[in-house]
Amino acid sequence: MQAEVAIIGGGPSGLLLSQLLNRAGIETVILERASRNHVLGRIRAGVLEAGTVDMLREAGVSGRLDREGILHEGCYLTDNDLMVRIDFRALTGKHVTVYGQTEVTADLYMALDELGTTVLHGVEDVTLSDLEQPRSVVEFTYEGARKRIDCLFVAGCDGFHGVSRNAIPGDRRREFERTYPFGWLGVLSPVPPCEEELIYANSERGFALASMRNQNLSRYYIQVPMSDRPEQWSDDEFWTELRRRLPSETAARMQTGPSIEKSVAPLRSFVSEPLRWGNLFLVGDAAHIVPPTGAKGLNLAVADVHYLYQALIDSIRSNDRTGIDNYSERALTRIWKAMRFSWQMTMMLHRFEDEDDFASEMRRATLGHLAASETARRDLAENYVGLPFWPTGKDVPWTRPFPRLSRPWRESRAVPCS
Ligand code: FAS
Ligand code: PHB
Repeated sequence: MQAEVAIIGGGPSGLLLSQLLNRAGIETVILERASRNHVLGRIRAGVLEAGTVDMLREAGVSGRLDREGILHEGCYLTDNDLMVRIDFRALTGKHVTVYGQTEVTADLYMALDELGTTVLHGVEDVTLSDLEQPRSVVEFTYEGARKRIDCLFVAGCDGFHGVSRNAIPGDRRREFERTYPFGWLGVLSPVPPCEEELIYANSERGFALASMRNQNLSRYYIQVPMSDRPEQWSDDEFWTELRRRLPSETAARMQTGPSIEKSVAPLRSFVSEPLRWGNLFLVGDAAHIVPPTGAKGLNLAVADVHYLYQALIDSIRSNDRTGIDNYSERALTRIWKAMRFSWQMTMMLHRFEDEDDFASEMRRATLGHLAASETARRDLAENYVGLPFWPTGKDVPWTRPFPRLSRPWRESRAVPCS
């Protein structure tokens, strides 16, 4: 098989990148390990930044999103019974859109089908080679037979557990990681949301999030020990605990119902640098993971696609390699800012088992300052609605606060979050 770009992974990153390249006449093949139904059945992100909506519109897949997406001009943060609203519109002039990742993925698959894009499901044993040659090779097993694609570029869109990242030699990769000592138990239930906007709740009992998919489908999360399994929690136990973590007035009016999906997601912060190795480019979760507290995961993946797709077109069509040469540094500049915001939101809103009273007071003081300071609320709002996709590194005052010290490559290590 031949392709200009081989894409490993048929999640949001791979699908959106393929759609944008195909619309520009670039030939792609997507290799996806899971079945389409499995990919479409994964309940994940729910909030789209303005930049993400723009990219989906540019890809020609925003029709249903425009009809069914719910515009949110703010969200709430709570400290037990205290609630503070972050007014995105007043503070930034922007809003976010509530529209599930599963819907985005379904819209992309439908658009790719209309373009006749090659998406192979059930692919196994993907290997990458000749990444530093003029053309690269992707080999894989499909329907019991070993196959091969010769291509100009490979996009590693295969998520945290994929194979692409490890195709970069370990002594040339630099990994940064924080693992958090808790997870999120998520429930999807066909009941109306308890509030019109999202509530990020901090309480003595731990974090909770009240979100939604539409006016008759709610998505709720509570912080649980990372060892917890969904089957340990009955629906009643979940609703009881959720009520204890939300402001009493909100809890009183909350409607409960059956869980139609229940899962526990681990929380981690992770970045792997660089994002490029020869003809291989890492995109989305293959390169970075953020705790979902800042609603950044899916949106960061889309931002990577924003930087990469035009760069690949310029290189293939005009032999202009500026974009692909700058991709890693440009994407990482924005990735690290979203990494910081997601880490900050997680530290501010989650209770750590071993935290002392000082740490609790620090969290309360942070929330208290948000309630009192428009400047603090504007900082949070700017990050939550999504930082701009800066055109080039030189357009921002700081692309790197300090020149990167030339340190020896560090082995990646999971460091418990202090
Ligand atoms: P994905 O992981 O979505 O897609 C990678 C694809 O590659 C998968 O379909 C996988 O099957 C495939 N693949 C893997 N290895 C392969 C191989 N060797 N060969 C071929 N294919 C392979 N983000 C938010 O913003 N908000 C949230 O609430 C949120 N909740 C999340 C909950 C969970 C449990 C997880 C895991 C993530 C969550 N995220 C959330 C983040 C999530 O939305 C990701 O950021 C988003 O899926 C990133 O998209 P991709 O980069 O395409 O990676
Ligand atoms: C969700 O609706 O799944 C969701 C929303 C916001 C987050 C995380 C998850 O920060």
